[in-house]
Amino acid sequence: MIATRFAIAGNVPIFDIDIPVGQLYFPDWTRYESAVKDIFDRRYYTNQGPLAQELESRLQQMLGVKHVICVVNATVGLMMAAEALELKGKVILPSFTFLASAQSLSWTGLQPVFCDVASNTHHIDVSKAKQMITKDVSAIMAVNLWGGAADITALEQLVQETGIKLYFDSAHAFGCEVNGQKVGCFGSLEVMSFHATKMLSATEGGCICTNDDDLAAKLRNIRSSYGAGHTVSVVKTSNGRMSELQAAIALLNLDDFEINRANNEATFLAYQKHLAGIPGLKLISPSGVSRSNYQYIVCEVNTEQFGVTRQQLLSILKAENINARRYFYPGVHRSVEFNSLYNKQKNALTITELLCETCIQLPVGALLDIDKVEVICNLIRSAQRNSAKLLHYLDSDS
Ligand code: T4K
Repeated sequence: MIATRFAIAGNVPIFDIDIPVGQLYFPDWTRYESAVKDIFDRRYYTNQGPLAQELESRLQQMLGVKHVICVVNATVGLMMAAEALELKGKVILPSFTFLASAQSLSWTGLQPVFCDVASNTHHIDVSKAKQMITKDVSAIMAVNLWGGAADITALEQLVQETGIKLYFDSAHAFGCEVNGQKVGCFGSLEVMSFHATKMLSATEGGCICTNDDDLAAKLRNIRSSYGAGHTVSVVKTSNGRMSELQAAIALLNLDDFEINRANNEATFLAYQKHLAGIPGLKLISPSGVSRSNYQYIVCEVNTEQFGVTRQQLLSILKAENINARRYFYPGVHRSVEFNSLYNKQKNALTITELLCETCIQLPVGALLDIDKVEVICNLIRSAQRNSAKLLHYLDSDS
């Protein structure tokens, strides 16, 4: 059935409560309550306690990586990574990412150099990155997006040829695989996010994965002296510790990870089926992976073919209590923090600019029943068919 009565035109919204956009999976309260009681009984709340240790060893096993260093969030994890890798000067990264990727560099005294992404994958364009390598560049930070991965083979070959370092912002990629190998094993290290809107939630949290013993020892010392094992010489230390309360949630959610991944996959397939053939709407499939976590449902909107702008479509959805969003907007190079730097760099970011103007993220995750996907898609299909009439109810710049 195609919806024809739109809330933007004054009708009752399709959904009576907000459908959020992110994962937001949390364990059953009684399981968490019992875990919290154990923490209180032990009277050991943080500083690399037993649950943080258990989480690290379970993640090491699951990801097949030698070292997992859990941290308070991925932003701090990325800052610790830049410090441990002893990076200098400039680091190449895509601008089509969350602000935190670049902020981790400015906080560690490094200069981001913004590279464009490939239009078919949304990931860093390796041939363009190659052209940007100068003697001041010490590393490439590739970002794995949408439950997909960058072209890891090409990146590894490039850093082998040039001798610079490679590491990954894998905030979106927990549980994904590339050629059957879990994300977490690539480059010098990878950083994952366990934010509430991510695939594995600890409310806030993250981890750094590496197979390099020396790097792991440095990272543990940078995180703090607690649980660092043998001390090694590092210039700066910090507090990047994960508390026991965070680790308890992550452990419980880890038990349910495969169910959640399968739900996300079914959700993606439902979107794929019900969005098929809508003019001007392109659903992005996770690229570069042999297994995805389907953490994000991302579409590109072509205004000419769809009939309303990306922003107008978001307003139509919002009126129905569907929280879709622009993602990422603006590009990091257009943010207040990095705009003047970018104006000096002047690298062409043509694809990034286009994607920042055209991408939307649709709801997925624990708070979305799969049968609602068809309703959302029918609404979008109907919005396209009725776009000319709907323009009457929409601000031109909304
Ligand atoms: N690298 C990349 C590529 C990233 O995407 C991120 C983070 C990072 C690095 C850094 O990782 P962390 O340091 O965060 O571990 C969210 C998240 O805060 C952030 O983790 C995430 N990426 C970013 C892309 O999205 P916001 O500001 O967009 O979230 P917010 O508050 O708008 O929430 C999204 C939706 O979820 C809304 O519909 C509200 C709903 N929501 C959110 C929270 C937190 C809830 O219903 N309950 C909640 O508790 O940043």
